[in-house]
Amino acid sequence: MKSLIVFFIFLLSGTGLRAQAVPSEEENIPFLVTFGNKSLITWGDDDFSQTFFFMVPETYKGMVFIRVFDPDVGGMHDELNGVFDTKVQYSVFGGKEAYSHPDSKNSIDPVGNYKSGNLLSSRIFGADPKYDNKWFTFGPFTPTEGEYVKDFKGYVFKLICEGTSGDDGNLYRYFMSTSAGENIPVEGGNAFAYEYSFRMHDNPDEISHIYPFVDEKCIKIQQRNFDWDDDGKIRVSSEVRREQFCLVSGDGVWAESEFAILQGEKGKSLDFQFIKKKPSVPNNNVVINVSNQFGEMMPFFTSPIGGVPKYKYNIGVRKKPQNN
Ligand SMILES: [Ca+2]
Ligand SMILES: [Ca+2]
Ligand SMILES: [Ca+2]
Ligand SMILES: [Ca+2]
Repeated sequence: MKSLIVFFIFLLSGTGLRAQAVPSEEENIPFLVTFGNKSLITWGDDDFSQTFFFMVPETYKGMVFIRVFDPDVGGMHDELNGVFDTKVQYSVFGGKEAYSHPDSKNSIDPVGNYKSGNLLSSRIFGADPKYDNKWFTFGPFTPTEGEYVKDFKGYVFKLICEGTSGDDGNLYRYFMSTSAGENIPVEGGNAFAYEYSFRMHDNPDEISHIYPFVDEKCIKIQQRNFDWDDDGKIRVSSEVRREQFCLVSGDGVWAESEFAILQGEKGKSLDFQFIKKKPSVPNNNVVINVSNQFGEMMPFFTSPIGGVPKYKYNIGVRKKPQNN
């Protein structure tokens, strides 16, 4: 039954067409970040590896492509440390257990068999003017090359980006497309991760967001953020929660805090807002993950399930009885 509910919420979310830009418009995150594995973690990446999942609904019968913007580590967008000498590897996985293997689903650390499933495609990039500030396309893939996941009524692909050498920061974005040459979303598709490593805006007026999905069994959550550099506040809100402030981290360390889930938050997404201070910390890279009371990691969908939650200030406020 729960799987049906999740599926219908996907259909009702209404923002699916914009879903496949990763990060999405709703997230307002400029870039994903993965550093070379010789970097100091004080630059903002805890483990030099980032995993994303892309969901293709079973109703879609065409080909899919997974595109990477600025896949190289050099030139524009990327974060230089000395000289650009970093290599990153992107690997696309599908088939049995690509998603459902326990080292993959709900996992935030690149340990064990996190590269589960069939390797469908892989490529290494260093500094490469040919792909600087441009798109590279993986695919075509037929949806059935992904892993069929009943709860999503769809096929899931996994894309891992890892810094295999060097000490520079790779900044990049993804898009799941029906086209090799341009960004055309797969209708009803979505993307999600259990941990984001990302670059924040330099402009303190720009607020970035993530939207963890709260399932029916969730009663308490724990957020963990890394290398926030004391750059302002992390605030959580929902339809029934005006604001909840999280403990934030300093340079190269984790901070964690917990709060209880409210009844009206189940089956929907929370809005985590990353609000920078003024003046803000420039080039700030941050990592965040969220787990439930069992320690299970919660997915952040780029197209938030149930839509972007907006606080309804009048919920629970009783109207005064009228006298006439
Ligand atoms: Ca670049
Ligand atoms: Ca370097
Ligand atoms: Ca890059
Ligand atoms: Ca940072």
